[in-house]
Amino acid sequence: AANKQSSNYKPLTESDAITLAKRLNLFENDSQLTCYEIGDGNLNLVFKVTNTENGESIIIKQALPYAKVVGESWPLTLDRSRIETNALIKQAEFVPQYVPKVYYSDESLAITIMEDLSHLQIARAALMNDEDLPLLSNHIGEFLAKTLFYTSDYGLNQHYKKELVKQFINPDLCKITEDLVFTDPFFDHETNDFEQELQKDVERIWNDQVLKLEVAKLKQIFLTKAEALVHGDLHTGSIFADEKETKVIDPEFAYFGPIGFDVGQVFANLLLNAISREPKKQNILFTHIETTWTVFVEEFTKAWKNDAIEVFSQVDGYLEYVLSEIFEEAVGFAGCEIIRRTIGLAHVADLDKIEPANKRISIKQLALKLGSELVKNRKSVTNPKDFKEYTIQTALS
Ligand code: SR1
Ligand code: MG
Repeated sequence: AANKQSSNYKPLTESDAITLAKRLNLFENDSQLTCYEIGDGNLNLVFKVTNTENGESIIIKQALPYAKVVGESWPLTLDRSRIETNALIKQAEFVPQYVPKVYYSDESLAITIMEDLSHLQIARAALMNDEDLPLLSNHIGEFLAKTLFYTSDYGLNQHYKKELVKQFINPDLCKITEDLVFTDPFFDHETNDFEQELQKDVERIWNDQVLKLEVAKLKQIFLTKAEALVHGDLHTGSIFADEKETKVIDPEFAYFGPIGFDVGQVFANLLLNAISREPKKQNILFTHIETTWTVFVEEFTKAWKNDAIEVFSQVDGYLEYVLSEIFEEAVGFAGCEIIRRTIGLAHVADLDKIEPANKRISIKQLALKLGSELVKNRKSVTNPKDFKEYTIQTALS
């Protein structure tokens, strides 16, 4: 069922959130608390509760029974709150330094109470503000390698892994990705959203049978490859960061899927930021892409050498094969993500905020070409350095 609600579920108000924080003794007795709903994402309510005397604060996140971005006409399972809580707890086993601490959860109210990270910035906003976030890609490379290796059959007992697969069955949220990332943008579908000036470019995508065949193959991988517990929505809006710290939030789309999906979403969102900038300011993003992959490979290899339980892990060439499959799939997934963020339902501010309009349109045209090239030519993009070359070539073509 899309939406089984328990009888005591109700969306919280700001004053309910304060009452709940008090009932759970999350602050010292008699603290003066304030609360604001600060959610600006597509799906959930996010309450920040603060002790006005010492500034201590927590976040109460509550799933709504529908997608906030569309409205009540799009029902959405509350079970995503359970998935998010359990994914945060699972990721914290491997990389506690990169995820918010969970203080409490309640499945019937669909809430997760967690560490407030508002001393950090959303990475997308920071990058749009030309901030470098020097450790972002080191941290994300390690986050990806450890969370993905240790939840895969390479690093986890196969029986326990299958128990986890069961726990993270997430059909409704996967369906959103299947539709919004892998289907709707490639057809004339009502969820699509693009400027009229892009009509011809979009029709080129809808009519490109070679592209559509490759997207079908990537969708099939997303549907069937239960390789590891992926975050499932790892764009730069799901990352808090500053120059020293990085935290990955919002794993409500988590499920057992292809490792390359998380890697590809990171690549895509860094690329989207790169192309939104003037060429002389793009390099830092290409460096972040390279570092993400280099650190991912280093950490994944270290984990494989020290902790792999798969007997074939010692066979020469197997690790290299796994890494090259991950990279190829990541390139293809990145292409799909770039296309859907340009013409699908859920856009990114990196592109939408470009002014003036004619510049925005020409960068979106570049995004569509770049996304299509990455999907179709993913086998020939074999090194993260190639992203820069591809972007330059596509812009010139
Ligand atoms: C209806 S949800 C739209 C998008 O927001 C989420 O963050 C995911 O990226 C999803 O595709
Ligand atoms: Mg999200």
